[in-house]
Amino acid sequence: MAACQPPKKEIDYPPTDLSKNYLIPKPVKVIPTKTAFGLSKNTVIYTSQDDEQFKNVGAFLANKIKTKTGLDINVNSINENNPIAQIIYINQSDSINLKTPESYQLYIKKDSIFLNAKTAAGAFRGIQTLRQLIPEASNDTLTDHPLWLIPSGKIFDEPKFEYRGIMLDVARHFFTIEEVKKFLDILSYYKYNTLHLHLSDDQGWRIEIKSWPKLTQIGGQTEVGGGIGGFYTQEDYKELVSYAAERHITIIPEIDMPGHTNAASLSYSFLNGNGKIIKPYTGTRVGFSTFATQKDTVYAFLDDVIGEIASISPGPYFHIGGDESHVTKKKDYINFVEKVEKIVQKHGKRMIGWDEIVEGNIDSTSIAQHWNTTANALKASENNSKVILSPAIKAYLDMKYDSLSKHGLDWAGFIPVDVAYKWNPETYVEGLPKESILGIEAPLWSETISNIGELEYLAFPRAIGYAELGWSSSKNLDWEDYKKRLANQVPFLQRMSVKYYPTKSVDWED
Ligand code: TNX
Repeated sequence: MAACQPPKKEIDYPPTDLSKNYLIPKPVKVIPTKTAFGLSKNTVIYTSQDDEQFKNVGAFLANKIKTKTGLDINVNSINENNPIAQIIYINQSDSINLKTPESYQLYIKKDSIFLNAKTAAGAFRGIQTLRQLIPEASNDTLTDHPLWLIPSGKIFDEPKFEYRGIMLDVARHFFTIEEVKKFLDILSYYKYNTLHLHLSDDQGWRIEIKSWPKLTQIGGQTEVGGGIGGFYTQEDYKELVSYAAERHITIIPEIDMPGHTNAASLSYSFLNGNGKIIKPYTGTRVGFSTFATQKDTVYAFLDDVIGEIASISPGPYFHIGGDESHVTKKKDYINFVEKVEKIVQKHGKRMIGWDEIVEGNIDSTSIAQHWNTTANALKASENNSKVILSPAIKAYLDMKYDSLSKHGLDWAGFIPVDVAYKWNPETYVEGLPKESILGIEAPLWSETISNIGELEYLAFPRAIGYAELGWSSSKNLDWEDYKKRLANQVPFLQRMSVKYYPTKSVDWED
């Protein structure tokens, strides 16, 4: 039969070079094979059948292809009107070459794309690479229907750090779930896997606690500058957790304590430990509030709060803050951290805290988030605790770019886009062994921003650079090379209506 049919006409694709890609984060290894995969209406996506999560990754990809190209791509089913010409196969593989849960391999050929990953998280990271490889414009001359030519070749990729995060302060100003979802959409495109939410501070308490309703009824109604504040109901929060989970991003909840607790003490005065009358606070000073760390009732309260939040937070961590407790006596602070660590563990989580928590005798499973004091990072590692790197002078998204910045603070200095990129997290803290580094996180404090546009101004483009610092191997980090790839992000940023800061140090493509 086959012999009787005319030979299938092979399309001659124009030569391509996969090594000249604009991928961010830069993959570990790229091998070009000079031809192309023609994404078209005749493409279908298939996924490993016995894993629901792989099917979801396939559906996610189809959805994003639709947004970028307008194509309706079937997932795990045949479109009767279209002959299948090319297949994208998202495959669960136990290959030993896939070393981490987020590792993936992409084999792009003329008629097929094979994406191999051990876990759905790896597959999800891999489809971000694929999305970035789809050109903006189709080729309409090679066949009777448009083709989006994806350069062929192989990509082997894996993250440098298992933890790649952003922190968003929803306490100083409140951000709605829609705003946080949009932020998650952008972060997931650059392979972030963690969003840490700073849910309480002096200026506001942002998550419903059913056993202590005044926290949001009173503490949730204020914010910096005198606005109305706001809070997430537990249903809202669960919606965010699951939206993040669809993007293989873990939400880490933070309740900051024993300092940064004015809003909590405003709601329940027995919590207050600084001996002063509590008033609503809408300014931007830090370090004046503290829990009454010697009262048993405070720990009973915290058991409820941590328990309720832990039960709706599937991730492994609970963040206790612990920073800038300037009016808590040192011995009380230490005692507090050690007691709260036990409560966190009782609710099945590992404790994270800002680097000051190492003043206590913390467990080696607890994690210190280094923001300010190098000695604290080193002490954590001597304790066999892991460290998250968020050094303020390099990684604070709330620092101004320069003196003309519309928003931001400058206590840790200006952080222009190139300075944010030009540091090596693996060697940044002298004497800190690589094995102690869990990953990096860029915090976005919100004293000076109150809506998504202002958030985007501070976060982008710097957060795109931190994504690369967290994922790509240090030997692949090069500002001159990165800034060309960054310039090429404009179509994506425009499609997402991201109000990024168009620094002059990059030749933006528009
Ligand atoms: C320091 S960093 C803080 C926050 C502020 C931030 C402003 C840290 C653990 N504490 O309370 O919002 O500076 O940049």
